[in-house]
Amino acid sequence: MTHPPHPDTPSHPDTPPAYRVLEPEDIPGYLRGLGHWNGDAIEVHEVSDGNMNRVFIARTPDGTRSLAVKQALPWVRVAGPSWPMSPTRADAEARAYRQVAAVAPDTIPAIHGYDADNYALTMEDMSDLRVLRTHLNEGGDYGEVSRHIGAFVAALSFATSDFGMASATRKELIATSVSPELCKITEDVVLSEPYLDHEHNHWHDSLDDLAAAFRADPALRTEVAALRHVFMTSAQALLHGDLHTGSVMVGTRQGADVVRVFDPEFSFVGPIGFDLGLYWGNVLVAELRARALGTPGDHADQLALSWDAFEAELRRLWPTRVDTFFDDAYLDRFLRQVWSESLGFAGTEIIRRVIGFAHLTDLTTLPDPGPASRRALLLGRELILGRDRLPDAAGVRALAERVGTAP
Ligand code: SR1
Ligand code: MG
Repeated sequence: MTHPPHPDTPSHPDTPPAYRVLEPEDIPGYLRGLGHWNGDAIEVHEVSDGNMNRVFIARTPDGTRSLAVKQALPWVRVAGPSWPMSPTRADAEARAYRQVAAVAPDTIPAIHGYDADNYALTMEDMSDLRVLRTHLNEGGDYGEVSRHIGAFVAALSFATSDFGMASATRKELIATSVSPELCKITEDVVLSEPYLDHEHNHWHDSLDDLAAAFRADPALRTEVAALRHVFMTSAQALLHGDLHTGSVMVGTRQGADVVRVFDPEFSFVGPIGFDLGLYWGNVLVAELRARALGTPGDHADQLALSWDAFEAELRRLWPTRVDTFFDDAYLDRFLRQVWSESLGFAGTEIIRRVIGFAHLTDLTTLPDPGPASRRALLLGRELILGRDRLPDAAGVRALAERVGTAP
Protein backbone atom coordinates (compact mmCIF):
# COMPACT_ATOMS: atom_id res chain seq x y z
CA MET A 1 0.00 0.00 0.00
CA THR A 2 1.58 3.31 -0.98
CA HIS A 3 0.91 6.54 0.89
CA PRO A 4 3.01 9.73 0.91
CA PRO A 5 5.07 10.20 4.09
CA HIS A 6 4.68 13.00 6.62
CA PRO A 7 7.79 14.76 8.08
CA ASP A 8 7.06 13.38 11.57
CA THR A 9 6.73 9.89 10.16
CA PRO A 10 9.93 7.83 10.27
CA SER A 11 10.99 6.47 6.91
CA HIS A 12 11.77 3.12 8.51
CA PRO A 13 9.58 1.37 11.11
CA ASP A 14 12.55 1.16 13.54
CA THR A 15 13.25 4.91 13.40
CA PRO A 16 11.47 6.84 16.16
CA PRO A 17 9.17 9.74 15.17
CA ALA A 18 10.34 13.31 15.82
CA TYR A 19 8.24 13.60 18.97
CA ARG A 20 7.65 11.58 22.10
CA VAL A 21 5.37 8.65 21.39
CA LEU A 22 3.92 7.69 24.75
CA GLU A 23 3.80 4.19 26.17
CA PRO A 24 1.72 3.25 29.23
CA GLU A 25 4.78 3.42 31.50
CA ASP A 26 5.44 7.01 30.37
CA ILE A 27 2.02 8.31 31.36
CA PRO A 28 2.57 8.92 35.11
CA GLY A 29 5.68 11.06 34.51
CA TYR A 30 4.04 12.72 31.54
CA LEU A 31 0.93 13.77 33.48
CA ARG A 32 2.96 14.91 36.49
CA GLY A 33 5.29 16.89 34.26
CA LEU A 34 2.36 18.75 32.78
CA GLY A 35 0.87 19.42 36.21
CA HIS A 36 -2.20 17.29 35.49
CA TRP A 37 -1.49 14.91 38.36
CA ASN A 38 -0.35 15.41 41.96
CA GLY A 39 1.54 12.87 44.08
CA ASP A 40 -1.21 10.23 44.05
CA ALA A 41 -0.28 6.78 42.73
CA ILE A 42 -1.31 6.12 39.14
CA GLU A 43 -2.40 2.96 37.34
CA VAL A 44 -2.36 3.15 33.55
CA HIS A 45 -3.90 1.00 30.87
CA GLU A 46 -4.32 1.44 27.16
CA VAL A 47 -7.84 1.45 25.69
CA SER A 48 -7.05 2.34 22.06
CA ASP A 49 -10.05 1.34 19.99
CA GLY A 50 -10.52 3.63 16.97
CA ASN A 51 -8.65 3.38 13.68
CA MET A 52 -6.36 6.36 14.17
CA ASN A 53 -4.97 7.06 17.65
CA ARG A 54 -3.85 5.70 21.02
CA VAL A 55 -5.76 6.31 24.24
CA PHE A 56 -4.57 5.67 27.80
CA ILE A 57 -6.55 5.80 31.02
CA ALA A 58 -4.70 6.89 34.15
CA ARG A 59 -6.40 6.43 37.51
CA THR A 60 -5.68 6.21 41.21
CA PRO A 61 -5.75 2.61 42.50
CA ASP A 62 -9.06 3.28 44.28
CA GLY A 63 -10.53 4.77 41.08
CA THR A 64 -11.52 8.05 42.73
CA ARG A 65 -9.56 10.13 40.23
CA SER A 66 -8.86 9.48 36.59
CA LEU A 67 -7.88 11.11 33.30
CA ALA A 68 -7.54 10.03 29.69
CA VAL A 69 -4.58 10.80 27.43
CA LYS A 70 -5.14 10.57 23.69
CA GLN A 71 -2.16 10.78 21.35
CA ALA A 72 -1.97 10.87 17.57
CA LEU A 73 0.61 8.55 16.05
CA PRO A 74 2.40 9.58 12.84
CA TRP A 75 0.43 6.92 11.03
CA VAL A 76 -3.01 5.34 10.98
CA ARG A 77 -2.94 3.16 14.12
CA VAL A 78 -4.64 0.14 12.62
CA ALA A 79 -2.48 0.23 9.47
CA GLY A 80 0.90 1.07 11.05
CA PRO A 81 3.83 2.95 9.44
CA SER A 82 2.82 1.78 5.95
CA TRP A 83 0.02 4.40 6.10
CA PRO A 84 1.68 7.63 7.30
CA MET A 85 -0.69 10.25 8.67
CA SER A 86 0.24 13.63 10.05
CA PRO A 87 -0.11 13.73 13.84
CA THR A 88 -1.24 17.34 13.40
CA ARG A 89 -4.72 15.83 13.22
CA ALA A 90 -4.52 16.17 17.01
CA ASP A 91 -4.23 19.96 16.51
CA ALA A 92 -7.47 19.76 14.50
CA GLU A 93 -9.13 17.78 17.26
CA ALA A 94 -8.01 20.19 20.01
CA ARG A 95 -9.21 23.13 17.93
CA ALA A 96 -12.56 21.45 17.26
CA TYR A 97 -13.09 20.75 20.95
CA ARG A 98 -12.47 24.45 21.69
CA GLN A 99 -14.93 25.47 19.01
CA VAL A 100 -17.63 23.01 20.06
CA ALA A 101 -17.16 23.91 23.73
CA ALA A 102 -18.38 27.42 22.90
CA VAL A 103 -21.67 25.99 21.61
CA ALA A 104 -22.37 22.70 23.37
CA PRO A 105 -19.96 22.31 26.30
CA ASP A 106 -22.00 19.60 28.01
CA THR A 107 -22.04 17.34 24.94
CA ILE A 108 -18.26 16.88 24.69
CA PRO A 109 -15.71 15.58 27.20
CA ALA A 110 -13.92 18.06 29.44
CA ILE A 111 -10.51 18.90 27.97
CA HIS A 112 -7.79 19.51 30.56
CA GLY A 113 -5.02 20.46 28.17
CA TYR A 114 -3.45 19.99 24.77
CA ASP A 115 0.26 19.28 24.36
CA ALA A 116 0.93 20.46 20.80
CA ASP A 117 4.58 19.36 20.94
CA ASN A 118 3.54 15.75 21.40
CA TYR A 119 0.11 15.81 19.73
CA ALA A 120 -1.56 14.65 22.94
CA LEU A 121 -4.83 15.68 24.61
CA THR A 122 -5.45 15.20 28.32
CA MET A 123 -9.16 14.86 28.87
CA GLU A 124 -12.04 13.53 30.90
CA ASP A 125 -11.98 9.79 31.50
CA MET A 126 -15.20 8.44 29.99
CA SER A 127 -14.57 4.80 30.74
CA ASP A 128 -17.64 4.72 33.00
CA LEU A 129 -19.66 5.43 29.83
CA ARG A 130 -20.10 3.08 26.86
CA VAL A 131 -19.48 3.56 23.19
CA LEU A 132 -22.93 3.82 21.59
CA ARG A 133 -22.07 1.21 18.95
CA THR A 134 -21.04 -1.33 21.61
CA HIS A 135 -24.15 -0.57 23.65
CA LEU A 136 -26.39 -1.10 20.61
CA ASN A 137 -24.54 -4.21 19.46
CA GLU A 138 -25.28 -5.73 22.85
CA GLY A 139 -29.00 -5.01 22.51
CA GLY A 140 -29.18 -1.69 24.36
CA ASP A 141 -31.75 0.91 23.41
CA TYR A 142 -31.15 4.50 22.37
CA GLY A 143 -33.01 6.35 25.07
CA GLU A 144 -32.70 10.05 24.27
CA VAL A 145 -29.45 9.78 22.32
CA SER A 146 -30.81 10.53 18.85
CA ARG A 147 -32.65 13.59 20.11
CA HIS A 148 -29.40 14.77 21.68
CA ILE A 149 -27.49 14.19 18.45
CA GLY A 150 -30.06 16.03 16.33
CA ALA A 151 -30.10 19.00 18.71
CA PHE A 152 -26.30 18.97 18.95
CA VAL A 153 -25.85 19.05 15.17
CA ALA A 154 -28.40 21.87 14.91
CA ALA A 155 -26.76 23.95 17.65
CA LEU A 156 -23.28 23.54 16.20
CA SER A 157 -24.52 24.10 12.65
CA PHE A 158 -26.49 27.21 13.43
CA ALA A 159 -23.78 28.83 15.55
CA THR A 160 -21.08 28.27 12.92
CA SER A 161 -23.16 28.99 9.81
CA ASP A 162 -23.92 32.29 8.12
CA PHE A 163 -27.16 32.24 10.11
CA GLY A 164 -25.43 32.37 13.49
CA MET A 165 -22.11 34.06 12.74
CA ALA A 166 -21.17 37.34 11.09
CA SER A 167 -19.82 36.88 7.58
CA ALA A 168 -16.25 38.06 8.25
CA THR A 169 -15.90 36.02 11.46
CA ARG A 170 -17.09 32.98 9.60
CA LYS A 171 -14.50 33.43 6.88
CA GLU A 172 -11.89 33.24 9.64
CA LEU A 173 -13.53 30.10 11.01
CA ILE A 174 -13.45 28.49 7.58
CA ALA A 175 -9.78 29.39 7.17
CA THR A 176 -8.68 28.18 10.61
CA SER A 177 -10.65 24.96 10.26
CA VAL A 178 -9.20 23.86 6.95
CA SER A 179 -8.02 20.27 7.34
CA PRO A 180 -6.78 18.96 3.99
CA GLU A 181 -5.29 15.67 5.10
CA LEU A 182 -8.28 14.52 7.13
CA CYS A 183 -10.74 15.67 4.46
CA LYS A 184 -8.74 13.72 1.90
CA ILE A 185 -9.19 10.54 3.95
CA THR A 186 -12.96 11.01 3.76
CA GLU A 187 -12.85 11.96 0.08
CA ASP A 188 -10.97 8.71 -0.49
CA VAL A 189 -12.22 6.05 1.91
CA VAL A 190 -15.86 7.20 2.07
CA LEU A 191 -16.53 9.07 -1.13
CA SER A 192 -14.61 7.32 -3.90
CA GLU A 193 -12.58 4.18 -3.12
CA PRO A 194 -15.58 1.85 -2.57
CA TYR A 195 -16.64 2.56 -6.17
CA LEU A 196 -13.16 1.88 -7.61
CA ASP A 197 -10.73 -0.99 -7.67
CA HIS A 198 -8.64 -0.08 -4.64
CA GLU A 199 -6.36 -2.06 -2.36
CA HIS A 200 -8.10 -0.64 0.74
CA ASN A 201 -11.37 -2.31 -0.21
CA HIS A 202 -12.45 -5.68 1.12
CA TRP A 203 -15.75 -7.42 1.70
CA HIS A 204 -17.49 -10.57 2.80
CA ASP A 205 -17.07 -13.42 0.31
CA SER A 206 -20.76 -13.48 -0.50
CA LEU A 207 -20.71 -9.89 -1.79
CA ASP A 208 -18.42 -10.23 -4.82
CA ASP A 209 -21.31 -9.65 -7.21
CA LEU A 210 -22.58 -6.46 -5.55
CA ALA A 211 -19.11 -5.00 -5.03
CA ALA A 212 -18.43 -5.51 -8.75
CA ALA A 213 -21.84 -4.11 -9.69
CA PHE A 214 -21.23 -0.97 -7.62
CA ARG A 215 -17.91 -0.40 -9.36
CA ALA A 216 -19.57 -0.79 -12.75
CA ASP A 217 -22.64 1.39 -12.12
CA PRO A 218 -22.27 4.78 -13.85
CA ALA A 219 -25.45 6.25 -12.31
CA LEU A 220 -24.30 5.40 -8.80
CA ARG A 221 -20.82 6.72 -9.56
CA THR A 222 -22.22 10.06 -10.76
CA GLU A 223 -24.41 10.48 -7.66
CA VAL A 224 -21.49 9.69 -5.35
CA ALA A 225 -19.38 12.16 -7.35
CA ALA A 226 -22.05 14.80 -6.72
CA LEU A 227 -22.03 14.08 -2.98
CA ARG A 228 -18.23 14.10 -2.96
CA HIS A 229 -18.26 17.49 -4.60
CA VAL A 230 -20.73 18.78 -2.00
CA PHE A 231 -18.38 17.50 0.70
CA MET A 232 -15.44 19.26 -0.94
CA THR A 233 -17.10 22.61 -1.59
CA SER A 234 -20.13 23.24 0.65
CA ALA A 235 -18.80 25.22 3.62
CA GLN A 236 -22.11 25.43 5.49
CA ALA A 237 -21.03 24.96 9.10
CA LEU A 238 -18.43 23.45 11.40
CA LEU A 239 -18.84 19.68 11.43
CA HIS A 240 -17.78 16.99 13.82
CA GLY A 241 -16.70 15.26 10.63
CA ASP A 242 -16.88 11.62 11.77
CA LEU A 243 -20.15 11.38 13.70
CA HIS A 244 -20.70 7.62 13.69
CA THR A 245 -21.95 5.58 16.64
CA GLY A 246 -18.34 4.93 17.68
CA SER A 247 -17.91 8.68 18.26
CA VAL A 248 -20.66 8.85 20.89
CA MET A 249 -20.49 7.70 24.53
CA VAL A 250 -23.63 7.05 26.53
CA GLY A 251 -24.41 6.21 30.14
CA THR A 252 -25.74 7.49 33.42
CA ARG A 253 -24.08 9.65 36.05
CA GLN A 254 -25.80 10.46 39.33
CA GLY A 255 -29.08 9.23 37.92
CA ALA A 256 -28.98 11.45 34.82
CA ASP A 257 -28.47 10.31 31.23
CA VAL A 258 -25.13 11.39 29.78
CA VAL A 259 -24.26 11.71 26.09
CA ARG A 260 -20.76 12.71 25.00
CA VAL A 261 -19.73 13.30 21.41
CA PHE A 262 -15.99 12.79 21.05
CA ASP A 263 -13.18 12.33 18.50
CA PRO A 264 -13.81 15.43 16.34
CA GLU A 265 -10.43 15.14 14.60
CA PHE A 266 -12.13 15.15 11.18
CA SER A 267 -13.77 18.50 11.94
CA PHE A 268 -13.87 21.18 9.25
CA VAL A 269 -16.42 23.59 7.79
CA GLY A 270 -18.50 21.43 5.47
CA PRO A 271 -22.03 20.31 4.56
CA ILE A 272 -24.28 19.85 7.59
CA GLY A 273 -25.79 16.73 6.03
CA PHE A 274 -22.46 14.96 6.41
CA ASP A 275 -22.75 14.80 10.21
CA LEU A 276 -26.42 13.79 10.16
CA GLY A 277 -25.78 11.35 7.33
CA LEU A 278 -22.96 9.57 9.13
CA TYR A 279 -25.14 9.16 12.20
CA TRP A 280 -28.04 7.89 10.11
CA GLY A 281 -25.90 5.49 8.13
CA ASN A 282 -24.68 3.91 11.35
CA VAL A 283 -28.15 3.88 12.90
CA LEU A 284 -29.52 2.12 9.82
CA VAL A 285 -26.76 -0.49 9.88
CA ALA A 286 -27.47 -1.04 13.57
CA GLU A 287 -31.12 -1.58 12.61
CA LEU A 288 -30.13 -4.17 9.99
CA ARG A 289 -28.07 -5.98 12.61
CA ALA A 290 -30.98 -5.97 15.05
CA ARG A 291 -33.36 -7.25 12.37
CA ALA A 292 -30.91 -10.02 11.47
CA LEU A 293 -30.87 -11.05 15.12
CA GLY A 294 -34.66 -10.80 15.43
CA THR A 295 -34.41 -8.02 18.03
CA PRO A 296 -35.69 -4.88 16.27
CA GLY A 297 -35.83 -2.74 19.45
CA ASP A 298 -36.20 1.01 18.91
CA HIS A 299 -33.82 1.31 15.95
CA ALA A 300 -36.44 2.24 13.35
CA ASP A 301 -37.47 5.37 15.30
CA GLN A 302 -34.04 6.97 15.44
CA LEU A 303 -33.74 8.69 12.10
CA ALA A 304 -37.04 10.50 12.67
CA LEU A 305 -36.12 11.41 16.25
CA SER A 306 -32.76 12.89 15.28
CA TRP A 307 -34.14 14.76 12.27
CA ASP A 308 -37.10 16.15 14.24
CA ALA A 309 -34.76 17.33 17.01
CA PHE A 310 -32.41 18.85 14.45
CA GLU A 311 -35.23 20.67 12.64
CA ALA A 312 -36.90 21.83 15.85
CA GLU A 313 -33.66 23.28 17.23
CA LEU A 314 -32.80 25.00 13.94
CA ARG A 315 -36.28 26.51 13.72
CA ARG A 316 -36.05 27.59 17.37
CA LEU A 317 -32.78 29.40 16.66
CA TRP A 318 -33.86 30.84 13.30
CA PRO A 319 -35.40 34.07 14.67
CA THR A 320 -31.98 34.91 16.19
CA ARG A 321 -30.15 34.72 12.85
CA VAL A 322 -27.64 37.48 12.23
CA ASP A 323 -28.58 37.97 8.58
CA THR A 324 -32.31 38.38 7.99
CA PHE A 325 -31.89 38.47 4.23
CA PHE A 326 -32.26 34.71 4.71
CA ASP A 327 -36.04 34.59 4.91
CA ASP A 328 -38.40 31.93 6.25
CA ALA A 329 -38.99 30.43 2.82
CA TYR A 330 -35.23 30.02 2.45
CA LEU A 331 -35.12 28.06 5.73
CA ASP A 332 -37.60 25.57 4.28
CA ARG A 333 -35.51 25.22 1.15
CA PHE A 334 -32.30 24.92 3.16
CA LEU A 335 -33.80 22.16 5.32
CA ARG A 336 -34.88 20.20 2.25
CA GLN A 337 -31.33 20.42 0.91
CA VAL A 338 -29.84 19.25 4.22
CA TRP A 339 -32.37 16.40 4.34
CA SER A 340 -31.53 15.15 0.87
CA GLU A 341 -27.76 15.47 1.33
CA SER A 342 -27.98 13.71 4.70
CA LEU A 343 -29.68 10.74 3.07
CA GLY A 344 -27.06 10.63 0.34
CA PHE A 345 -24.18 10.77 2.81
CA ALA A 346 -25.90 8.10 4.92
CA GLY A 347 -25.88 5.88 1.84
CA THR A 348 -22.18 6.46 1.20
CA GLU A 349 -21.38 5.78 4.85
CA ILE A 350 -23.25 2.47 4.74
CA ILE A 351 -21.57 1.32 1.55
CA ARG A 352 -18.04 2.20 2.62
CA ARG A 353 -18.56 0.32 5.88
CA VAL A 354 -19.35 -2.85 3.93
CA ILE A 355 -16.95 -2.82 0.97
CA GLY A 356 -14.43 -0.09 1.88
CA PHE A 357 -11.48 0.16 4.28
CA ALA A 358 -13.14 0.40 7.72
CA HIS A 359 -15.92 -2.05 8.52
CA LEU A 360 -18.45 -2.13 11.36
CA THR A 361 -18.67 -4.64 14.18
CA ASP A 362 -22.45 -4.29 13.87
CA LEU A 363 -22.14 -6.51 10.81
CA THR A 364 -18.82 -8.32 11.23
CA THR A 365 -19.84 -9.86 14.57
CA LEU A 366 -23.11 -11.31 13.27
CA PRO A 367 -23.16 -15.13 13.16
CA ASP A 368 -23.46 -14.78 9.37
CA PRO A 369 -22.50 -11.25 8.25
CA GLY A 370 -23.38 -11.95 4.60
CA PRO A 371 -27.15 -11.40 4.36
CA ALA A 372 -27.29 -8.25 6.52
CA SER A 373 -24.24 -6.82 4.72
CA ARG A 374 -25.99 -7.40 1.40
CA ARG A 375 -29.10 -5.62 2.67
CA ALA A 376 -26.91 -2.77 3.88
CA LEU A 377 -25.37 -2.33 0.44
CA LEU A 378 -28.78 -2.31 -1.21
CA LEU A 379 -30.10 0.20 1.32
CA GLY A 380 -27.07 2.43 0.86
CA ARG A 381 -27.53 2.44 -2.91
CA GLU A 382 -31.25 3.26 -2.57
CA LEU A 383 -30.48 6.17 -0.26
CA ILE A 384 -27.94 7.64 -2.67
CA LEU A 385 -30.01 7.20 -5.81
CA GLY A 386 -33.39 7.97 -4.25
CA ARG A 387 -32.45 10.75 -1.84
CA ASP A 388 -34.55 13.37 -3.61
CA ARG A 389 -37.56 11.08 -3.80
CA LEU A 390 -37.66 10.19 -0.10
CA PRO A 391 -39.74 13.03 1.33
CA ASP A 392 -39.61 12.24 5.02
CA ALA A 393 -38.46 9.90 7.77
CA ALA A 394 -41.51 7.68 7.31
CA GLY A 395 -40.38 7.02 3.74
CA VAL A 396 -36.90 6.05 4.91
CA ARG A 397 -38.39 3.87 7.61
CA ALA A 398 -40.50 2.03 5.05
CA LEU A 399 -37.46 1.60 2.79
CA ALA A 400 -35.31 0.25 5.64
CA GLU A 401 -38.07 -2.14 6.61
CA ARG A 402 -38.53 -3.34 3.03
CA VAL A 403 -34.80 -3.88 2.53
CA GLY A 404 -34.26 -5.15 6.06
CA THR A 405 -36.88 -7.87 5.76
CA ALA A 406 -36.03 -8.94 2.21
CA PRO A 407 -35.08 -12.63 1.90
C1 SR1 B 1 -8.05 5.49 7.74
S1 SR1 B 1 -9.24 5.98 8.70
C2 SR1 B 1 -10.70 5.23 8.32
C3 SR1 B 1 -11.80 5.74 9.13
O1 SR1 B 1 -11.51 5.79 10.51
C4 SR1 B 1 -11.99 7.00 11.06
O2 SR1 B 1 -12.66 6.75 12.24
C5 SR1 B 1 -12.88 7.60 10.00
O3 SR1 B 1 -14.21 7.09 10.07
C6 SR1 B 1 -12.20 7.17 8.80
O4 SR1 B 1 -13.00 7.25 7.66
MG1 MG C 1 -12.67 8.49 15.30
